[in-house]
Amino acid sequence: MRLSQYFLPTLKENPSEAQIVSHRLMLRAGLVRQQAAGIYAWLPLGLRVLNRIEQIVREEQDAAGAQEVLMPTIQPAELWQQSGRYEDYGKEMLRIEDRHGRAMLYGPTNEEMITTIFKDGAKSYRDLPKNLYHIQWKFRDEVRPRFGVMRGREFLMKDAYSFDVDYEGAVVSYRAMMLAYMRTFQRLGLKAIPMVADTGPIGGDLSHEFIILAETGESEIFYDADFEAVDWVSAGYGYTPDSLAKFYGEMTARYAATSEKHDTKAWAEVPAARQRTGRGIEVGHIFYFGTKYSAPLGLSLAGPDGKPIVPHMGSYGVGVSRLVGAVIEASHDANGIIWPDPVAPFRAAIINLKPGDAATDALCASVAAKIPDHLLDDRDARAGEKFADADLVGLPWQVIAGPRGAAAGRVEVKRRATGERVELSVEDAVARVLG
Ligand code: 5CA
Repeated sequence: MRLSQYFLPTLKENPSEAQIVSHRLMLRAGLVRQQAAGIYAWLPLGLRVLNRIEQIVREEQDAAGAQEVLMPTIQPAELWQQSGRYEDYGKEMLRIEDRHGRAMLYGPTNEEMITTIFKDGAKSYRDLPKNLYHIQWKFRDEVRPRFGVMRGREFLMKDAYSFDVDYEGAVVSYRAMMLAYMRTFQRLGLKAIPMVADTGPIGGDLSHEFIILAETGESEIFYDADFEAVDWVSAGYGYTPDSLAKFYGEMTARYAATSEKHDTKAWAEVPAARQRTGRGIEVGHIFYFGTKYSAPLGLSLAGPDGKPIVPHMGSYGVGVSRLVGAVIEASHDANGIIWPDPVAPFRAAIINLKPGDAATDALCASVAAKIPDHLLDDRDARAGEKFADADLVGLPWQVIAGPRGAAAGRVEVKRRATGERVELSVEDAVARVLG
């Protein structure tokens, strides 16, 4: 992609409305633009990141055995009247009336809808267990939308819903999602800690939030420092009930809780040197709530002995759009964003220091042909401006080509994360970037 043709409106100054670094950088690097309080448009570069994160979330949901569906954003009010949440949800729900005077709403979550969809399609206990998920925009009329996409009113969520015969089955589903989440966040380059959490308007009696450590986070947290050292994914847990039980045991052996669930007695048993308190960003939240939705919505299936069973359910959310902000909070410096390789919008910036110079243009073209996932800065601008924009936008690699190197067929390669620069032949540069 040629930058001269690309829609990438970067800003030199820090926008005054942005209070935290990820929000500032998302505006400055031209990822998003606010359309109304807590409502954002995603520009080309931002959308590429959002899509990459979404894809990693999807792959790990699929690997855990969940099946993707797509439910609408608009829901009929009756569904929510049946579960009793229509009134309970209060002002956070965006209520809409259609031309026939029917009460509708913009979905803040989908427990009711998925329960009726499953009820329509499932016949007996043989249809269990199932886990269905979608990745769809939600709307919550938050009292205080802030920090850009971190606390938006419209936001992209992955929400999965599990159906099991009984509590024991539901626990396996819950643990499978916990493992899928740990893998997902690790692939995104984030260190997430599962913490015992409050259930809020979703309800139920078992719940964990997945928290990324960050001073700007909205959650107050207490955890055992031992969590920071463990590499969960390489531990090799699989999706069998035994393996999941072992994994869950490991996860919950150490103290970790949000302030709403902080237990001062259990906390006192954590050695003082390992006690960590601080703030974090909630990037995921999982719930087990038994028959809270299946019972009122009439989901009942024939059991093995012919007697009806009411499936036990859980729901599992990931804040996909919030993750874009969370990744930036975790990975930036004074000059801009530092994208972790798996979510970077492009792998490399190719910086042409002298567009119009035939040898430099040819050198850039030869690099570009070998690194398809690139953004080529072919603008007629000063070198300093190009370097500043490349650092701001934060692609993992920069390949810098100028007339001097062109004569010798050499370019400079810079790793954004470390600032390390080396001069290499085109062949070696390409190998370094693609390696
Ligand atoms: N139905 C359940 C699980 S699918 C549910 O809605 N859970 S939730 O309320 O905890 O939301 C799931 C995730 O969405 C949160 O962990 C958070 O990462 C993200 N999220 C929630 N509210 C917002 C918001 N206002 N802006 C951005 N992301 C949000």
